[in-house]
Amino acid sequence: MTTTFALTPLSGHFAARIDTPFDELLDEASHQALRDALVEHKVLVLPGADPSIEQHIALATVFGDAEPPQPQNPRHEDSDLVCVFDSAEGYKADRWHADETFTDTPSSGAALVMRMKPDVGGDTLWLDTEAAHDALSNGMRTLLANRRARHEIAPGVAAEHPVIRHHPVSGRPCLFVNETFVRGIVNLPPIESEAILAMLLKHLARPDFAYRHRWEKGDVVIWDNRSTQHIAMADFTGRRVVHRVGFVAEPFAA
Ligand SMILES: O=C(O)CCC(=O)C(=O)O
Ligand SMILES: [Fe+2]
Repeated sequence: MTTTFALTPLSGHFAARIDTPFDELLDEASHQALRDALVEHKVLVLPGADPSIEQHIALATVFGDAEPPQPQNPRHEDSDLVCVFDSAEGYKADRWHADETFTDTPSSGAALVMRMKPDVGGDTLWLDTEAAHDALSNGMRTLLANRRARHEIAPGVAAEHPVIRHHPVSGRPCLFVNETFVRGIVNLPPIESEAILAMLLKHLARPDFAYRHRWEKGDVVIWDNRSTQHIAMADFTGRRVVHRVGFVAEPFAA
């Protein structure tokens, strides 16, 4: 048996809110509908769900295998699976990115919980990289077909991925370059790589591809890391703490 729940769209292209009580969503009967909703809507918002550490991990596990944080990221004292991003420790994510694209197998998605929020600011924005792809001209898509980009976080910690990728579940194409990790398009003269990349990053940052979340304490946002990018605004004073559990489901085909 599967349970259905109401989804309220939050922007023209993507993102939806689920108001069903959190306990019901963790019921196994809802799991497939949640996975389908994530592929379809790319970002799911659960207002004020305020999960415990165990519930947070259980929620992420609905979508795939919970993935330990990258070695450079701080972990929660009660669980190795929960990453703690605390502004008091200098943490920032204020440039557009999809997570871990500097690895061969980036995470499939993540569930983020707002634990402590500043009075104002500290919003997170997501963008729909499938809508960004679909808005490119046919000529540009042809130029990018079969091109690969180099993603790097530090010297030697890098991966190459296709510039246009297809979602492993929906088959939909997306534009898979981001301003944080991409260093260039491979096998192009540097002047062409730089110009095309600058144009693609400007295109991706178009406001109509974005959904902006103004957090309340306890809000949960889950995203599909294969069809979106995100950025957190560093425009606040005071402290901001989020907990994050990443998950691995169907990876992109190579
Ligand atoms: O702090 C945020 O809102 C987003 C953090 C982030 O980039 C992440 O959890 O992957
Ligand atoms: Fe991130």
